[in-house]
Amino acid sequence: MKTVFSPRHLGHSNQLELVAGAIVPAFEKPSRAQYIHDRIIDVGLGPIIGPDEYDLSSASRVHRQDYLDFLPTVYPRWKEAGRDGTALPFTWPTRGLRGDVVPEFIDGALGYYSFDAGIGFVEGTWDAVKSSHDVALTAANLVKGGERTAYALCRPPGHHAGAGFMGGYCYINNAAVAAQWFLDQGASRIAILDVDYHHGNGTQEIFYRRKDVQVINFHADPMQEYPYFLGHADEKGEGEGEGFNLNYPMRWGTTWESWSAALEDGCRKLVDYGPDVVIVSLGVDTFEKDPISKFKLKTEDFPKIGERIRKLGLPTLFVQEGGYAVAEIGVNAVGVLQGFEN
Ligand code: Q9C
Ligand code: ZN
Repeated sequence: MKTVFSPRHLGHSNQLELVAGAIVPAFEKPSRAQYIHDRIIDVGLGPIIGPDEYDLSSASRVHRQDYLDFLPTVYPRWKEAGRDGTALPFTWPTRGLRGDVVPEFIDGALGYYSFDAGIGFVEGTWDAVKSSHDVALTAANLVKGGERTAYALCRPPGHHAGAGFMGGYCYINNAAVAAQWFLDQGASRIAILDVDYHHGNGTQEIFYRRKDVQVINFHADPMQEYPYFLGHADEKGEGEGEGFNLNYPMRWGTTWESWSAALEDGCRKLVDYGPDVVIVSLGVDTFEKDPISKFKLKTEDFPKIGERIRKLGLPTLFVQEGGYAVAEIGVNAVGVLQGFEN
């Protein structure tokens, strides 16, 4: 299988985040992509190619235009305010506050367009975000061109980003943009299988009222785990989209036995839906040694995920999302891909 990858992700570095009462170096760091890249070469998964440039026209059909316009301005405005280092928000428009007026000053605008502080900006952040978007679309184009599968080694990830907000290390929702792009290219129905440990709240929000994209999430129960405010089992879609959103929340400590039973159920629903293409939001933070997660999947389980997805018999685009046990992220992410290929 071909991998699409861009070294431009490297400009998105030195991120900070608030964890357990302390500002610490972010878990979402450049070495994640490097370990996956090196593992692809070690096992000879296939060629690694660079992305083509894509414009933001499909992105603007899943994200608000004002949000997309805002992203490239963040770091220039941060510097204009006399700052350097990492730009971060610290105030958000929750219940009881105005969510309809974008503040002029950068600190307020950052809060308006985010739901947490896990989305730092440095000088190279926008360029990395754009390259990650291009990586996803280039890999989508390989699948459209007849490849059975392709792997978008995206960094930063995307599934927490909604139509008008970022969060959870995510800025542009790469999987959602790819889904929209397939539809714009003539596909009728797309399914997104999100196997990341965290609920893909952004992807769910984007497609919640639509029936042309089925969104299936396997994730830690939001009663216990980030992103806390979406991902319950009773969220099934609305209006035309009713019945096309499926959530499988699972408790801390979940092992392969119950996780794979949820995957099996989700795969059956996917087959009933009959999509033209499957997009896998591939997080490997379900791993037992992941530093920010509490599921118990083992390295030997990841190829089984790929095997099950292969059995769907559909063109499949893999889009990288989370996974923070950096020493093992390559083996685990590439394990899924090898399981698909074998
Ligand atoms: N800072 C993805 O896996 N942080 N995002 C929770 C407290 C947010 C994960 C720990 C985790 C976001 C793409
Ligand atoms: Zn995650």
